[in-house]
Amino acid sequence: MNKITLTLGDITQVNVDAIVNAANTSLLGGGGVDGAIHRAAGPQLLAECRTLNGCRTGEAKITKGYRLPAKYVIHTPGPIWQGGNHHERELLRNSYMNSLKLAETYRCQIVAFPSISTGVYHFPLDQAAPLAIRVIQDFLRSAKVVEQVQMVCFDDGTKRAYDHALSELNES
Ligand code: AR6
Repeated sequence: MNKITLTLGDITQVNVDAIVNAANTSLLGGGGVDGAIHRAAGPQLLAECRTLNGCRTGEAKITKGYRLPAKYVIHTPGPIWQGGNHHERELLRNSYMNSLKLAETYRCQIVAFPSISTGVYHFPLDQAAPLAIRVIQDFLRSAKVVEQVQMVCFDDGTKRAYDHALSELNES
């Protein structure tokens, strides 16, 4: 059974144990998926986020999901792409890995991710997709609680990139 699934859609609608938010280091909301998650969860999410004192790039913090179908939101600021020589790949791997570790700690069986850093933060999709798929696959090999990871892609181009990365991985 493949434990990584790809869907086209809106992550705020997904009924899973935890959804991941591509946040910024303030954790106080923004545009893109972050804005959508805060709008759908309601003001209590921002109130809880204010108590967290921000989050470093590549690290992750967890809150409740409030009005979302998901029980938890895991917030991780991905790296801003600055040409590729500023530890962007390592930081993006950390964002996925630290989010998955938190999911495991909070006993989440099903976790949904957006495509972290490939929107406003401009991480190239053709590099981000295989990197994300690889780190998730590696994590799932030794995970004790997390059983399934859903990549929720917001547009066709993003879905195509992750489909491609997943098929390459399955062939190797
Ligand atoms: N469901 C799933 N994916 C979505 C949704 C949604 N509802 N909305 C957008 N996406 P971005 P980043 C996709 O820019 O690059 C924020 O302002 C989007 O199409 O949301 O990590 C934060 O506060 C893209 O594929 O996140 C930060 O300041 C992907 O989610 C900054 O943006 C990520 O795009 C973070 O930038």
